[in-house]
Amino acid sequence: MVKLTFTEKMVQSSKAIRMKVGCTGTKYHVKWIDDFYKSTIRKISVFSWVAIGMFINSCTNIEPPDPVGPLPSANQLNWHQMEYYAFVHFNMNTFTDMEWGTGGEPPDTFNPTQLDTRQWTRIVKEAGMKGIILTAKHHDGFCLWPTETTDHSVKSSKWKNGNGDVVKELAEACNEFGLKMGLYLSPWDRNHPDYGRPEYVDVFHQQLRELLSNYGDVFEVWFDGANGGSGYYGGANEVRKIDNKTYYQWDKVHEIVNELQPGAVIFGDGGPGVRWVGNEEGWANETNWSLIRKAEVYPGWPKYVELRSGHEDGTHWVPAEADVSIRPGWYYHPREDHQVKTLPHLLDIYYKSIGRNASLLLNLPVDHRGLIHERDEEQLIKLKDQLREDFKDDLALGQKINTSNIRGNHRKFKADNLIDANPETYWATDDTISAASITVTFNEPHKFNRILLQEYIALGQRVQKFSIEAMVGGKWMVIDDQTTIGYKRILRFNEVNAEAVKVNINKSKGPVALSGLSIYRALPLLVEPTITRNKNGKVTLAVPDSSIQIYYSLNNNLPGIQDELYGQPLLIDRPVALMAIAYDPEADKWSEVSSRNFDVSKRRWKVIEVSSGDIEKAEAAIDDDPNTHWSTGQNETLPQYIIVDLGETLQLSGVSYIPNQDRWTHGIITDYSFRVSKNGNDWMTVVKGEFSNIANSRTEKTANFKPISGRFIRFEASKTHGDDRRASIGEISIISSR
Ligand code: FUL
Repeated sequence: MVKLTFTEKMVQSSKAIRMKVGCTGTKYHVKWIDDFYKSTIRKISVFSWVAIGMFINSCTNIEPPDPVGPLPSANQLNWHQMEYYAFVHFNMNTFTDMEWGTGGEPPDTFNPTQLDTRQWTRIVKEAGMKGIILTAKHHDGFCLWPTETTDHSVKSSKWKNGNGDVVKELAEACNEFGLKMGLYLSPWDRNHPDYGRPEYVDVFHQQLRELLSNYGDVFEVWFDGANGGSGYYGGANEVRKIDNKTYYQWDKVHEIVNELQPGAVIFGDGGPGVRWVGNEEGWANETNWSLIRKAEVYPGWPKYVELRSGHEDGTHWVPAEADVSIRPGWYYHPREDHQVKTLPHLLDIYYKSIGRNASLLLNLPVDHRGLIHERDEEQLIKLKDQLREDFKDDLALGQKINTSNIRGNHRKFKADNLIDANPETYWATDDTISAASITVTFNEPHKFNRILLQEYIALGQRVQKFSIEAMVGGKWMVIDDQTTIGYKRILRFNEVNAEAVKVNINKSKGPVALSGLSIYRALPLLVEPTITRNKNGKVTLAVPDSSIQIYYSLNNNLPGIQDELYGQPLLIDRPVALMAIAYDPEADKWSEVSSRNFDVSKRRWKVIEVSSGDIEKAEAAIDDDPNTHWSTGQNETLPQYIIVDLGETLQLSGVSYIPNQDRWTHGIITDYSFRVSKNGNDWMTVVKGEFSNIANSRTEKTANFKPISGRFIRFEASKTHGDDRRASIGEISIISSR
């Protein structure tokens, strides 16, 4: 009986096959089959049947699922695989310490001393990125290549006596290091006399032609959304507005790109090739469609919030690119040297961009030497090393993978395609199926906290809802519930120790087509603890991962297992040096040490007088948080001062000042005087002077003086950096004698 069923099954499928391949046989219960069964089939082992079945199966032609919705072009498909690449903002602003030059800067100002594009490409390659997009021209109009269209370019600069070409040097370095090159050409040009008139549009088109004709392959052409406004405009110094939709003749621009660089994608706020992600912080929404309703969005700006998710019912394939700078600014400013993003921040950006179906365009502000700064390099490599750790072992490999359905039961669409690391193969379901599941059964329980999924996007983006379940102690539990997947989705969740994991595709626009599934266990991020204190003296030590322990010392010795294990915020009200270290008990690994010298806390401090501005707001200058600040009134003249009652008489021997830490900073005090009083009436100037180089280095500056006892302090700004008359304080502290 069993054998009969088996035979019938075989024959049925052979009938199906004969029909598919066009054979003419009709009935399967004819005598030759019975004879054949008796003489031959019965003798063939089940194992061989499987092999034969597979052979027959592979000869049949099961059609792939029909494409769903707007599809990516070949260029876009290639672009998706770029995933992680660098932005380089390097141009006139690097030398004027600005973010948006006016266009009136003399070309001579551009003069890098050690420009080395090979250093850029070496670092970018080592960081695991696949390309570089350079600001060939930013809004100030200065061209990094010797364009025929204007004299406002490298050829009028001192650099290489006007014979240099940064774009050429980068193209060569990219070729050497196997990186792709992209170019940013700002449509807005605050230098050009004809900006705003039709003549400029020809210039802009010509510049594009030059860039796309003379430097080899370009993978992405980047057009910024900032357009029109005040500028130098050949000396007119006026405001010129344009209509971004019509002025640049975008159709013509696209024609030029398609003609000269048929492999390139075009970035613009709303596409057409790649869209902006709607913020400059490097994150997409969890729900992220590579589709947009182009007619509504293009060319983009007013609907930028929608760009974070795209549109489920989008009419065009326009995937998101998340651009963000490794420092607060796009251009290099020495004042931001201490504000390079930390590893936890960069890692978070990675997961919230690449992990959410966007690409990551991470900006490196090349400095005035013409080099990527050492600190930026250090952080890039830390990120690269951490990513290597996070994605070290794919736990799905070598495990048993079952799927609820396989398209036509055909090996072409088998479950193993999910783990073969080949983006061209995929697991697909039958047309009738729009919900399906994959189950990975481990041979023994495994701990994991990351799942990576990829759709086979050549057939469109389909998945609308999915969830992850883990089998723990024989029971399924839901560990994540999500919406879109797209080209790539990486989920982070609390670690589970599970016997099996199930991915449920709960809603899809059509049969499922997934090309990748990986499961990882990322070890906790082991970085030195951050140390903060509030005005009341409560000190908080923090690390990104809750399974990591923190030890600290208050005795000037390096902390270790013998020291205090941090639990609750501690009260630190007296001068003491705190050192902290993070420890991963499972891996038995230690972080680097962080430290901070505390003086008395500010819980009794009160601002009692300010020369101008809001006295309530002046508390920001003494809240032990340098990221909040107080500024004097807009139209006041210097000097400006603040008087603080310390609430107790102390033996004072120094003062410290941290300037405003904002990206758009102001009121940095360069020249100061500091007075002390016992009673608030009789003052003694104990120190005055200049904080050298403070505008470029906005870290804590201290000034010491002969110890004196006092209860009131008066910090006075006699000069600030730049033309802004305001004085601003991020934080002011004292050093008391111990
Ligand atoms: C913005 C520009 O205005 C910035 O200067 C920078 O180039 C950034 C990437 O795009 O819109």
